[in-house]
Amino acid sequence: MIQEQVVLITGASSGIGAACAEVFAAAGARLILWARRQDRLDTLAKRLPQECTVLTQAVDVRDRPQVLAALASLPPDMANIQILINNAGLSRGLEPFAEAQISDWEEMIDTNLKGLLYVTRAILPDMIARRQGHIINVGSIAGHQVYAGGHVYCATKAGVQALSQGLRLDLLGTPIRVTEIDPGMVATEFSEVRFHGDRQRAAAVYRGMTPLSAHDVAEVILFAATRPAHVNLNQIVLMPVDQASTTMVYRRN
Ligand code: NDP
Ligand code: 8X3
Repeated sequence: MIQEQVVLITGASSGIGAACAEVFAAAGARLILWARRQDRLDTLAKRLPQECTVLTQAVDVRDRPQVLAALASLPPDMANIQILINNAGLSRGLEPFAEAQISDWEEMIDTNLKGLLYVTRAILPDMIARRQGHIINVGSIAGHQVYAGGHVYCATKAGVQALSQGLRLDLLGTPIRVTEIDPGMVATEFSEVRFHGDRQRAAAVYRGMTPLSAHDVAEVILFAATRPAHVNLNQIVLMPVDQASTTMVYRRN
């Protein structure tokens, strides 16, 4: 039962994270929403059902002291996090390896891998002590198949896959579940962020095809979180019908 469970969603100010906030709120969960843009979190919190308990915190997952301080400041009734959705993440750039910006690489590694590690490492001991918890990592099909210019982004998502497997191994014998959600193309701010704010280039990514919506992905995450306690959905790969692999996309024009 998801009702009354405390769910922490990282990267909740946009896209898949914001959609998760909506579907988990509708299911009766209590929410802790993290992202760097506090104004976005506040706007989202206002449109959630009034009866939903929601706490927003401006947290940069790359900043370990900030992560620890935010967790330490949680009120007692929100401190027992039962579901952690490690969703905060980004891609930067699509240049060939030899032309890529080192700062883009660092940002992706720091967010997609180190951020996920900081948050998970901080929350996991409590979950183990309480013998209750579900960690849901948002990976990508980019972790399964590398594409040109994807090098470091794909490596971070392959890393999320390895970390999800590693967690499952080390948590064997506990009731804690670990699920990896690996979407294909989802219409969010993802491409705009990848292309450093170039909206035209971002829009072209989804031209002539129907991508997944953030809501489509959030519903799958809720499904994984609401299976009986002995059932673990290890890895879910979901793509739009118009996509067959990272590089094979059907476009109508
Ligand atoms: P969005 O850009 O719409 O959302 C990304 C979210 O991550 C934002 O809320 C952003 O908030 C947050 N975020 C980024 N950096 C940080 C940080 N350092 N600390 C805290 N929060 C951060 O993209 P998506 O919703 O598409 O992306 C969500 C996840 O889904 C990512 O992990 C992405 O790799 C993955 N994914 C996306 C796919 C797609 O096609 N869209 C496909 C497969 C996987 P803020 O900027 O306010 O901090
Ligand atoms: C996002 C999907 O194919 O652009 O992870 O890398 S893709």
